[in-house]
Amino acid sequence: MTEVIEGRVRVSYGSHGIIQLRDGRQVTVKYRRQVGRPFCGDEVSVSLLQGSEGVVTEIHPRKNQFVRADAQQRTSTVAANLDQVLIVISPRPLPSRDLVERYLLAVHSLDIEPVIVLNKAELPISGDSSAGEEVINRLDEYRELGYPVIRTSCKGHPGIEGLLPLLSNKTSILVGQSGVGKSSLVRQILPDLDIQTGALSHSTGKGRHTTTTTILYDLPENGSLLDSPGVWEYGLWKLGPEEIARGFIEFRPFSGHCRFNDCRHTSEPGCAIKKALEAGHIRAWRYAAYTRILAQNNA
Ligand SMILES: Nc1nc2c(ncn2[C@@H]2O[C@H](COP(=O)(O)OP(=O)(O)OP(=O)(O)O)[C@@H](O)[C@H]2O)c(=O)[nH]1
Ligand SMILES: [Mg+2]
Ligand SMILES: [Zn+2]
Repeated sequence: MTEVIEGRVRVSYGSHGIIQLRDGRQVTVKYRRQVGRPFCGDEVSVSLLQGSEGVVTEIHPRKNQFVRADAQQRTSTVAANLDQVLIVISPRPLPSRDLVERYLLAVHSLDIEPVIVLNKAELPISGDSSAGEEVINRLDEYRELGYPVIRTSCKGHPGIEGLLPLLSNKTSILVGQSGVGKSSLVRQILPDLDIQTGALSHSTGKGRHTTTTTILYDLPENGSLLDSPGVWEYGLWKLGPEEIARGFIEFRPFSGHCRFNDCRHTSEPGCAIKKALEAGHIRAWRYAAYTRILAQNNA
């Protein structure tokens, strides 16, 4: 008799993956064409074969999936069933322009919580007043908008203590540019990382330490933490003007009050968003990011 047991996908490759079973065991599984390929974070049923191998017999319905898009706006899924997205930025490399706004927009489209994490917080800001540096100088303004902002360092003060209370009992994913320190944060947070990655390091062991696939780890006090491959630019999929506007939370009290239902909030008469901008209720730099994303997305 074959045993069927529930589990969660720890890592997913093209034709196989590793599942954390509910009873604590970890198994390597193959995928079947009829069932499909699950994503990291998916809840699945596994039919166990001999040893520590199995087959995915069912992918359970997803709560959500975090996606990103390439330059042609073709999407790929990074992970499924998330509660929280940790947008990691750093002084080195500095964030590219509108990166944080793009991530915030994507997170709001899932109706889950974003957290902005400034890692390498022990490093000085270079003072070149670039777009990336402005993002870091505006972290207090993000906080005023209502976003949690946490400063961390894997190399010194202030450490990672500020992040820990936000992680318990949730599934959180670390996203951001390559080299900002996502995997380093995982190593700081998880004391038993080597145990959890024992089975994975074989398949992910590359010369460089850049992360090539999304991996789910168990947190010591309930909850999961996902590490994802870094990007240079986070690409959005095709979005309508109202979806883009919804990604800017401070627009919400004013949206729906424009003269035209399909207002893009750019040059239309009677625009409530522009009125709010002129009255100082919307920050000019946020509005500028909105118009850039709108123009790029509809190009
Ligand atoms: N100074 C400083 N360096 C850090 C800190 N955190 C990570 N680093 C360094 O930054 C480099 C990149 O760290 P990773 O953790 O591999 O970055 P990542 O975001 O996982 O990169 P990808 O996997 O490519 O997306 C490494 O050399 C780390 O040692 C920090 O808080 N301060
Ligand atoms: Mg990494
Ligand atoms: Zn408008």
